[in-house]
Amino acid sequence: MKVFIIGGFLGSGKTTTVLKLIKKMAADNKRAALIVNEVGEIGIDGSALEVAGIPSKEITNGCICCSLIYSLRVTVSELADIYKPDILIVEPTGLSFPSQIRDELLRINVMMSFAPIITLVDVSRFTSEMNQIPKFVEQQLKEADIIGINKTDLADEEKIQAVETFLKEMNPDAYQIRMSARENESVDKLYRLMMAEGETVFNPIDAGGAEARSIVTEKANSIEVSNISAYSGLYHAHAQGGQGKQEGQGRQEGQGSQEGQGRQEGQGGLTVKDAGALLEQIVTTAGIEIAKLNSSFVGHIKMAVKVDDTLIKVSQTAGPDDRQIEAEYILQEKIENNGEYELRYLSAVTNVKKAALEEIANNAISAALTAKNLTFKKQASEGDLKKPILL
Ligand SMILES: Nc1nc2c(ncn2[C@@H]2O[C@H](COP(=O)(O)OP(=O)(O)O)[C@@H](O)[C@H]2O)c(=O)[nH]1
Ligand SMILES: [Mg+2]
Repeated sequence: MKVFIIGGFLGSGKTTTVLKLIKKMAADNKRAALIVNEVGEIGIDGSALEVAGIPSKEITNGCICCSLIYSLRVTVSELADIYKPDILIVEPTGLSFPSQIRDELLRINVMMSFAPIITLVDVSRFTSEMNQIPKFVEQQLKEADIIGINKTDLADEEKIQAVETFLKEMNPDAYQIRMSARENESVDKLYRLMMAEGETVFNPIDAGGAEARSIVTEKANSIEVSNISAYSGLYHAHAQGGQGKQEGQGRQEGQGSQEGQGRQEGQGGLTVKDAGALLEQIVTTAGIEIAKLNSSFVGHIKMAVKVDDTLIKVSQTAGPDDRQIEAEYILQEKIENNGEYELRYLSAVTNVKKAALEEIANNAISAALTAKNLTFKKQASEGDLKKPILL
């Protein structure tokens, strides 16, 4: 089993790259399996990655390089036993130190080799990230074997060269590759690099070597080093005319004209387009409010909801000055919403307290849903939540 660790800060393009790599592996007749790790307790990307059609596991609520090492070990052993993949792809949170993951994997009693560690950089935001969290970014990038200078489509040549020069000084040993994860050619090149056997291949016997190589003398808690707080929540919303119970913190309605029997399914419900607009509105509002507390925050705010046959993902990376809201519509198996929607929300940003992130999320969601005549109930969080809920 060959392990691919695809690191990089929040929003650097890991999931986009992983999805493309999975296609590439299928075309190359390789059996792949995937582990995705999300810092919030509610996973967002796992459900998008399910469409990739390969065995995948999501590990949520922390970082697999620090607090969730045990889950990582169990999950890797299980995947290796059951599916015997040729390649295991690991997408850690944007807050992890990838070589710590490699060091941990070397302790598992499964024969494996490692592709070079790739760390992606969003070239268009690199400067703001260095300003906000220099120590963290440096540590993450110093551990990379390959640095993927990603999103080159969003930056001019001068900017790209400046980042390359800076990174060459920071990590002279890393091989740099320019890429745009949205384009197949870049990912093809990356795949070839990662499949090439070479001196960066480790196996369990090399464990001592891997430890000696680590730049972290004492294992660092990457989330602490990052100065990032994360808040995530799962909100059950229902439309007037939907069939859910009406309780919780949402606006109490239900006296509407459509009460009673014989309602048509989906009446008062959301279309895919409505839901996309709603998510964009919530993410925009949250972004503005977070920027009031830290105008140069970096990180991301993400939401996901499934409506009919479409998984809608909306994300904003970085603050309103540099606002880029992205929406993705991913076709999946059709579900019957019956006016019920599971909204997933995740924010992970620099230098804002978690309590403030939670309040901002609740307010933005409440305002947007109420305006759409949707009531909602927030899923109990933190310790109350026994296991992550997947869409
Ligand atoms: N323009 C552009 N956008 C990209 C590129 N790679 C990723 N993105 C977008 O950046 C956002 C974050 O990407 P994602 O893969 O989710 O990042 P992750 O948080 O590292 O997994 C998404 O909206 C992607 O579509 C790229 O090369 N160019
Ligand atoms: Mg991701």
